[in-house]
Amino acid sequence: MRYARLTPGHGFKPSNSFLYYLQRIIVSPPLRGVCVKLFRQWVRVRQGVNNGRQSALRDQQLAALHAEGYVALGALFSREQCEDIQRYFADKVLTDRHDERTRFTIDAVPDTVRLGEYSLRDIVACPHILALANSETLLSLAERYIGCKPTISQLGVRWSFPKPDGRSDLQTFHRDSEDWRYFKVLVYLTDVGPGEGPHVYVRGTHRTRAPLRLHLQSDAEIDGMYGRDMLITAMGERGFGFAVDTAGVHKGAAPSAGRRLMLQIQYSLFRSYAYLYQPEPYHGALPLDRYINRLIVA
Ligand SMILES: O=C(O)CCC(=O)C(=O)O
Repeated sequence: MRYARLTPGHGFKPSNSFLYYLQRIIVSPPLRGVCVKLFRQWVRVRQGVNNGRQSALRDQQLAALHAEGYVALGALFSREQCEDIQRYFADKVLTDRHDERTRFTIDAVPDTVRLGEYSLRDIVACPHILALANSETLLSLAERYIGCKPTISQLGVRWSFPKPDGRSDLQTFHRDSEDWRYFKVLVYLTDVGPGEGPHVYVRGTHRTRAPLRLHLQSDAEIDGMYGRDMLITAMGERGFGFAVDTAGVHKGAAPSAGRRLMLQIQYSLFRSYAYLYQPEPYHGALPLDRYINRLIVA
């Protein structure tokens, strides 16, 4: 998904930026916890509560996500579904994440591009994606982790391409600051081993205090601060998915051998005030919850 970042001169809205910086400046975990409790109660009163079907597996997943900030969810798509998705995107236009003027298709990737993203319009019309994002399994995990009916606040499909040197910001350790409480479900649409840029997460860092000024950190700094044993490297075949609270320290490693295609679904308490949203028309047959999908589909 391409969202307009809230920066002066690019759809800058003072009300949005106030709410964005308000959630950024409260970095104390206990104080954030109090705010989350209040806010989710407000959403519960307005939107009701649906805890979904309970199961021992879901309880374990939820406990792991709370404790570690990461939990493997297994195969969320079959191989056939991943092929359907790749076939659908074969002729769709990608945009360079770092230069919006550079547009291309997957069979003609310019040498300069590290990360290429599909448009929200194309993602919304893609087979299987909205069905997964709105599946009972993921929505109930989201509702229980966030504590109220969630909002899908990002939906993205991104290629990462191997490059001989350098890396993008997303390929360097960082923390996100999207909302008061949120997490992402990342699903590999190609097989991902050590050379295809696996996601790397520093266990438990979602529970630690984020610095007021967010910054990138080198691999050596992270090794020194946490030690290698704290790194979780998510590798798996196409279809493999995991949930990750990206308020913790993470990166998508820069691929060295092969390209990686990944779906990203973000569930949050509110909208992310870092973005201006432009929901897209949806012509499919799924009975989508309007509140959950309001930022994605018109
Ligand atoms: O590509 C990845 O594995 C990580 C993406 C990421 O860092 C982010 O969405 O903030």
